[in-house]
Amino acid sequence: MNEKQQTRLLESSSRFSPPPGVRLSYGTAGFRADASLLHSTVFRIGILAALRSLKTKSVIGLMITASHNKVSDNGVKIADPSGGMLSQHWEPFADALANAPDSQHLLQLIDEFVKKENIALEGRSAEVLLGRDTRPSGEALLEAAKQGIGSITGAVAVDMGVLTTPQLHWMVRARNKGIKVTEADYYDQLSSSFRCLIDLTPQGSEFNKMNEKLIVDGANGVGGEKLVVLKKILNDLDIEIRNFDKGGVLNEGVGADYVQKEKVVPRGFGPPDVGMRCASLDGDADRLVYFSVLSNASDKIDLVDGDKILSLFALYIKDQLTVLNKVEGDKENKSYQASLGVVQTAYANGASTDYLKHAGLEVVLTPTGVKYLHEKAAEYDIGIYFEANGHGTILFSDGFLHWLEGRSAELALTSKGTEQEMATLRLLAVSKLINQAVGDALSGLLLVEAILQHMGWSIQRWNELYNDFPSRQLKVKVLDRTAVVTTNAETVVVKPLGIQERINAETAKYPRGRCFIRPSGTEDVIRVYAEANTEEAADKLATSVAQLVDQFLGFGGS
Ligand code: NG1
Ligand code: ZN
Repeated sequence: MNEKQQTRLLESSSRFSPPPGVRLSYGTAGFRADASLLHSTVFRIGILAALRSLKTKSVIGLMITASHNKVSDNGVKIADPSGGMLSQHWEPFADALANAPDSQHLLQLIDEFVKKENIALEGRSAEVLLGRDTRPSGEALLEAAKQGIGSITGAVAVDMGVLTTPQLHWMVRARNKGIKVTEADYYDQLSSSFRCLIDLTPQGSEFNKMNEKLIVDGANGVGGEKLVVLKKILNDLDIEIRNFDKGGVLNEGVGADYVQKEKVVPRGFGPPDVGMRCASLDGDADRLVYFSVLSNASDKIDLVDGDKILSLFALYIKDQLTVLNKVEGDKENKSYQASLGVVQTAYANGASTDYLKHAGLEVVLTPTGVKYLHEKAAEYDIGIYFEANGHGTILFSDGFLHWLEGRSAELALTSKGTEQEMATLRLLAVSKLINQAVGDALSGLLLVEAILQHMGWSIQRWNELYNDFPSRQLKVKVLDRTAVVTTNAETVVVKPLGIQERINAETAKYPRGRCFIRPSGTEDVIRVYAEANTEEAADKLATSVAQLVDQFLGFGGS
């Protein structure tokens, strides 16, 4: 690093001292904390983003959001050139940067890292796209990020404004593929591929007769605002958007996280008619769940979670592949045996996993965290992943898309209007509608709506695909959550010794019992998940395992 660069870094970093006594770590969702603690962290992640751009010779994204967390929190995460999460290989550097005690240590860290990674600092340009959600703290943090980026010579920050997290990831991915990336381009791609799917709905689908409009809870955040824009473009789409403009507090009693965990109607939602199709987004619109209200007398809902969205997508894609691969008469088989994989975590309801396997799908489990699910899904020609909480997407391999385009063009010449040709067009439209960078509530919502129309299904029919097993989640505060070490996609504890045997013994007491514990990546707790044949049994199993955790690791333990 030359002297001019050193002076520049020292000068700017002296304006952003880290808060004393705070240790942050780049978890599954980047850095998250009370917004007042984050200025130096965001400044430093600005530096990291610029270095990442130099290293990869690509455009990088930096998003300021704390997703479904309370409004006083904020956070920062990086989008890599593919639009996915920051390479895990750089996470320790992010941790070290955030926790460097002063400017001198910071400079030394950067200097060592630049040498180790062989990053050429001079004579190069770097570009970082910035986005933020609607949190009031976002503007000042964005300024800190700009200063961090600006302290690396040749690095440029491009402020894309208030965005959903998936919009920013989409833009980074598109930019690195050489495509234009204004926000309007995002809406164009989503709306045109959605229209295309609707136009391919089979004749005689009974959807319109039996389905009223969709009501959406915008979590009092950015997703609701953006959906208003989409609704204007797709003026034939019957959507009513609530919780986005009446001054309600972001994520407070609203949003996908609240609805999924509490299983009640979001606050300020008014009384939607019983049985109507409703959806809920989270604070940065990367999670989506559906629900319907059970009765006028209570706020209880029937939840249609990420597992069921995954099941709907998987079923539809599998149907299209089956049509595509049908060989008629003795015609030459021009099919491409596309591999289709479904990726879940241990939090997926056991009934969903059973259902998917019975439907003949290949199902694999990974540890919690989008980076693991995404990486696994990318191993297939079509990989579909979802977390139960509503974060997920569909990935298509370049090879398969290339083949599909060719096949579609060929069928357009030889067999236009056949089911096979339509199957190719549908799959191509799905690949454009779905956000392949990261889970996206807006694009996911449009795909759900298009598939329900295709199937002619109400939300009730969709929900009947299978019945969830009763489940319960608890969290336990412990002295040191890193004392729990797991294996087999977090379903088995290897440390502390002896606890897994005790969990097994508890679980065996309940018909259909399933239970696991793991340290949270975003909160200082151990999470307990239990499933059993009744609500009471799931509650009891979770409670007794939570007591075990407390005995082994809690403040009351030895
Ligand atoms: P942790 O805190 O590691 O359980 C939570 C969610 C994840 C994921 C991340 C990132 C659960 C049980 N866990 O992780 O699925 O969404 O936050 O936001 O919902
Ligand atoms: Zn989110």
